Amino acid sequence: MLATNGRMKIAIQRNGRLTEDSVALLRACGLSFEFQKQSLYSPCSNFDLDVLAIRDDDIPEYVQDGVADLGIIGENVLQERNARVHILAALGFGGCKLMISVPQRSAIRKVSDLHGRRIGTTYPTILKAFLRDNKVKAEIIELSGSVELAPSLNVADVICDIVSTGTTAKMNGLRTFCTVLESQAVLVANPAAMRDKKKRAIIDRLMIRVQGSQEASGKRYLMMNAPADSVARLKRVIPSLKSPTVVPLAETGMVAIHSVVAEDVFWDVMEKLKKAGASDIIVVPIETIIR
Ligand code: PRT
Ligand code: ZN
Repeated sequence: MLATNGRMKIAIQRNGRLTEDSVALLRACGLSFEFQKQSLYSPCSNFDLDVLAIRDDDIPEYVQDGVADLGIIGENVLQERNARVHILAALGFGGCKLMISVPQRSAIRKVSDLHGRRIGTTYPTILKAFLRDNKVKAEIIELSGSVELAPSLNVADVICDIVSTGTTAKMNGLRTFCTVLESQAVLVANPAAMRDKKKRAIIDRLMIRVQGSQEASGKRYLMMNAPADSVARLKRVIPSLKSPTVVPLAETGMVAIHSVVAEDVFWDVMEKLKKAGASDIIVVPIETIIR
């Protein structure tokens, strides 16, 4: 058991694929802390929370047992560990799929073809449930790593492993054919912490900030000047300009228009706005949107 100083803790992955985004999310929530991969605790100087950096596999149990009150963890690990925690929010990063992959030339095309095969995985719990739901009887070979090598080493016939781009599977002569679980990072809480009045107040404050930063993510704030008589035309250019803020400028007949625009379309939109009469277009990042 870890020594505790009585402050609330949020467990995040110490050093891995979720670390950077987890730290960035907490910083986007206004939490100020020095994050060093080698130190276990990083206290927040402006919020009643310490950041606890540990291996991702330990996060579900730590949050379930109350060693940490909150945690950020992939749904894949959470489900595999079967931890009793409260899921507060899906965070939109750490996206991946738990997939079954088979050797390129395998005759396996559908889930029922897995009948009687040996499936190598580090996710035996999730795989077992998947096979049961699909009424497939196959042998689960529990591995601890390098799952993609199992078919070529004849340790298993097929594998069930995390896939993101699919490159690893391909490089090992495998073809992905079926998704067992779609996963992303989630924010979880200890159920007892959710019932504790003081802790709940801190969790609620954090959640407002998480939602605000999620609301802002992928969006930019757009400001431009335009002739007042072009406003209707500009509104047709971007759907989100339906109810923009329109402010008259000192120069007669000119207005300033402010609105929010999605990051992925903003270059297209800018060109169209310019053609429709807008000038001095400024685009700035949005940190948070509190509704
Ligand atoms: O040391 P620690 O135990 O904390 O870290 P870890 O090595 O167990 O986990 P890590 O950092 O590799 O992954 C943390 C979490 O990131 C996972 O639990 C997933 O929720 C998520 N995630 C997102 C991924 C991937 N993408 C991913 N591509 N986890 C693993 N991979 C691996 C996969 O296992 C395979 O080996 O990447 C390879 C496949 O990648 P592609 O792009 O070639 O398909
Ligand atoms: Zn791990």
